[in-house]
This record gives sequence, C-alpha cells and structure tokens, in this order.
Amino acid sequence: MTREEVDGRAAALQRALTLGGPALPADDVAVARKLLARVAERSRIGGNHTVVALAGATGSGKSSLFNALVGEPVSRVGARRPTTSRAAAAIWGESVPSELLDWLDVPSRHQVHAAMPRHAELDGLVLLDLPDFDSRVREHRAEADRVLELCDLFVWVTDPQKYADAVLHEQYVRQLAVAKATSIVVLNQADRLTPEGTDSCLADLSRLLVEDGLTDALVLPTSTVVDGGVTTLVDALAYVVQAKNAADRRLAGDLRHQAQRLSSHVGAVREHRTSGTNAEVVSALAQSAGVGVVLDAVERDYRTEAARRTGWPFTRWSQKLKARPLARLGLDKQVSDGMSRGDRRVVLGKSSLPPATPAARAAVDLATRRLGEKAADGLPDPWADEVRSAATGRDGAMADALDQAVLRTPLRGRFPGWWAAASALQWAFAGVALAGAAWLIVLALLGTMQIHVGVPTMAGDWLPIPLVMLAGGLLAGLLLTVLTRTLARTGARRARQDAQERLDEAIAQVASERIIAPVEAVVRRHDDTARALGQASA
Ligand SMILES: Nc1nc2c(ncn2[C@@H]2O[C@H](COP(=O)(O)OP(=O)(O)OP(=O)(O)O)[C@@H](O)[C@H]2O)c(=O)[nH]1
Ligand SMILES: [Mg+2]
Repeated sequence: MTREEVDGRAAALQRALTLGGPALPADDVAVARKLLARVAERSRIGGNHTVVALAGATGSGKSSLFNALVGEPVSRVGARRPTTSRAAAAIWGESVPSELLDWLDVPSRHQVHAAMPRHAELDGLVLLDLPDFDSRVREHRAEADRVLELCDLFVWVTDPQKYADAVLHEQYVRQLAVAKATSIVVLNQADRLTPEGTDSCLADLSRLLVEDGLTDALVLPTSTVVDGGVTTLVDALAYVVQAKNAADRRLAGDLRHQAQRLSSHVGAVREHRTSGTNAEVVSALAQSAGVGVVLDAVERDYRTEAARRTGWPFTRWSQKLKARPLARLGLDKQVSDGMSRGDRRVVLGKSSLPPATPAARAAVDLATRRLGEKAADGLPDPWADEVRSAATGRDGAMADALDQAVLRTPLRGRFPGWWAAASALQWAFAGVALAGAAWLIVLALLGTMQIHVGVPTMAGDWLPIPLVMLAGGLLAGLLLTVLTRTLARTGARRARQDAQERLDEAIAQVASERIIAPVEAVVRRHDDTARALGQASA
C-alpha cells in the first residue's frame, strides 16, 4: 500500500461524493467527508512515525504490556478496575512528533530511553496505552474510541478469561475488522496457562477471529511476568514499524470500507439504459404536436397549389378564393437559414394548431413514464426517482417546444417541373379553344350581315375547323385537368411522406433534448459515481 494508492482512493471517494452527494444518504456522506478530512490530515502530518494503540478490555494487561515494552513503569498498573483513563504515549526515536501527538490529542508523552534493547528496531514507533474500550465508564470508552479512530494500527490485548467474550467480538472486533486496522491480537497472561492450554486457547481465538472477519490477524501469546514474555510482540512491532506503511494501510482500509458502504446506494453501471431515440416517445409526442393534422394540411396544400397552377384556366380563379390549408394553421411562415434561433421564434410566433387532446397528453405521459422506468431499472431509490422525474417532470414548455419544432420544419417542397409544363399546355389548349370561339363568333356576325365566307372544314366536309378548335381545346383542357389531378394526388402523398420524415426528425430532436438528455445526464452522474466508488473500494 503506497501513499499514491491512498491518494487515488481518496480522490475517487471525493469524486463520488461530489457527483452523487444528494443521492447518497446524508449520514454516510458525512462520515465519508470526515474520513477524507482525516486522510488529508494524517497524510499531511505524515512523517516516519507509526501509531500503534494497545486496546482491549479492562484488566487484560494493556498498561502492563506498555510498561514492559517501554522498559519503565510509565503507566499505572492497578488492581482496581478500570485503571487507565486517558491515553498515554511512548515514543521510540530521537525526536518527539509533537504535531502528530497534538493531532492525536495525547498530552502524556514519554520518550523511550535510547539504551533500551532493540531501540533502533522500533525507531519511529508511537505506542499508545488506552483505557478499556468496553468500559463501564463512559469517558473511558469515548477516549478509547477517539484514539482508535486515529491510530495506524491497533493491537487487541485479551487474556485467557475474556478472549471469547461474545460481546467483545460482536461490538468491537467485528467493527474494527472491516477497516482492516487490526492486524495483531495478543493473548496476554499466557503464563496463567499450561503450554498445551495456551496452544488450544490460541487455536480457539484464531477461529473466533476468522469468524469475525479478521482472517489475516497475527495472533501472539504474551506475558508481562515472565522473562522474554513480550519478545514476539516486539518482533511484530519492529516489522510493522520498519515497513513504514501502517498509516497508509489503515487509511486505505477505511477508504475502502466507506466506499463499499456507499456502494450499496448505487446500482450497476449498465449500457443502454436509454436508447438514443425512443420510437414510442417520439410517436406520442408527434401525436400531441398534432402532426396528423399538419400532414393532412400538407397533402391538401399540395393539391390546392397544383390545382391553382395546373387547373383548367377557365375555373382556376375559383381556387384562388380558397385559403391555403397550411396558411390556415399558421404554418407557412418563411424563415431564412441565416436567422438566429430567437429571430426565428419571433418570425414564427405560434402556430394555430389545436392544443393536444387529453388522449395525446396521456400517451406522452405513458411513453415517458415507461422510458423513465426502463432507465431507472435496478437503480436505488433516490437515483431512480431522479431519473423518473428527469423523464417526466416537465412543464408547459414541452408543448411550446413541439410547436416551435413543427413551425421550424419546412413543410412545402419545391414545386415540381411538370406543373409549369402542364400550365403551359393548359394555356395553349385554352388559347386554341378561345381562338375557335372567336372565329365562330366572327362567322356568326358575318352571317347576320348576310356575308358568306367559306369555312375550312375537315374530316369529310361536315366538321368546321373553328368548332373543332373550340371543342378540342376545351376537351383537351378538361382531360389534362383530370390527368394533373391524378398526378397531384400522387405528388401530395409524396409531399406528405417527406414532411412526415422531417417532422419526425424535428420531434425526435425535441425528445432527445428535453427528455433523453436530462435522463442521460442523471444516468451518467450515477454511473460516474458508481465507478468512482468502485475505484475507491478496489
Ligand atoms: N499473571 C499475569 N498477570 C498480568 C499480566 N499482565 C498484567 N497482569 C495483571 O493484570 C492486572 C491488570 O493489569 P493492567 O495492565 O492494569 O491492565 P489494563 O489492561 O491496563 O487495565 P485497564 O487500564 O483498567 O484497562 C494487574 O494486576 C496486572 O498485574 C500477565 O502477563 N500475567
Ligand atoms: Mg491500563
């Protein structure tokens, strides 16, 4: 465990809190923030010191062990229980780490004599004697808990009578096991047992520790009343001190533990919670935007326009009296490409489309709710709620956005080339018919004046050309009108399809901006939080 790994975990946890803060339980967030502050503080004080606390029930012999290790009777060892009430520190090494001890808030400091055997091996050790951690005296418990939270490693001191105490295991060892801060357990007062008794006690204790989750704890027998009774503990402490990473291990363990706790409040990172476009939502929105009405208008508009431009010239004027279907809906305003969004809004205003029906609004609600449910699937509550409300919670702005989307969509295509050709033909036929009519009128006038002029005929001798011109011109015009109507119906259907594609695209755009994007933003924040917690607890 290196400092970089601790920093990496802390940064990841910090990121998770920043991203997921409101969606994570406030209590856990507060604990995590406190931990981050402790990590920052302990890392800042750093130094080469290893803070080891002797913790355990009253009378197990913490103070006796402390004195045995220090080599002097620094801590009071008592027959009256409990004895120790405040933490006391012993320091191996030349300098006293005042800043560290101030942070630990341990005023009682004893510098171990340099002449003590194995002094050099323990250089950098700060050993703390604590009050009994399960004390009936509340202040003792508080003091022990306070220091246990800050120390780098704790040595659980127990004895043959109390090592199996269920309450101890339940309330302390298991709690501390999660943070992996305990790695040494000593069975003190081993002198009270026979060697066989010690072995079976140690085996039993190891089994209980494994049940507590402390699988990698080092279990040692000690005695403060026999010579060499604490040698194995000194060996273990020397190893820990020289590794110089107890602080980082503890911090990393705590970070991992907190990140794991928070991880239960995020869901799995899953691809495709939202698919890019959602056909059901788009079609419901299209319905509520009145796309059906618009498309009918597009179709009729095309036919009206075709009739105006290619209809029979003699009745064409009547078409001009009719209002154009798109104009009636306010959908024929022109905007140019160069216009800003705001300008377009001003020019386009609002359409005259009827408001969405209750059925259409219900369809939108249903579709968006379904989208929200799918995206929220498997997410813990606060996230799921946030996703759902991102999908559905929206005001009247949606109706306005849809209206704007319809207004902005070009609904008329370019006029087809055949309209001009058909129109020219219509005028030509009309011209022929009018010429024939004029000719006939002239003949009739001449007839009334008793002037007889020879009339050219065709098809034998009985069909006068002016009549053929008049009838043929009219008939051809009518036939052409029938033909262009048929063509216009087909063209109108094409125009409808083209408009539908463009409208669907515009509405899909609204859906993606106003529904999918907000949902995706929540999902992304959740996923980033989950990933950050994963990194912090890896
Ligand atoms: N036989 C035996 N007695 C011990 C040993 N260690 C400590 N004792 C005795 O156990 C009693 C309690 O020792 P302390 O060191 O005061 O115990 P403590 O854990 O500091 O107790 P608190 O400060 O009250 O939490 C004293 O009477 C010690 O003499 C040991 O290894 N063997
Ligand atoms: Mg004591």
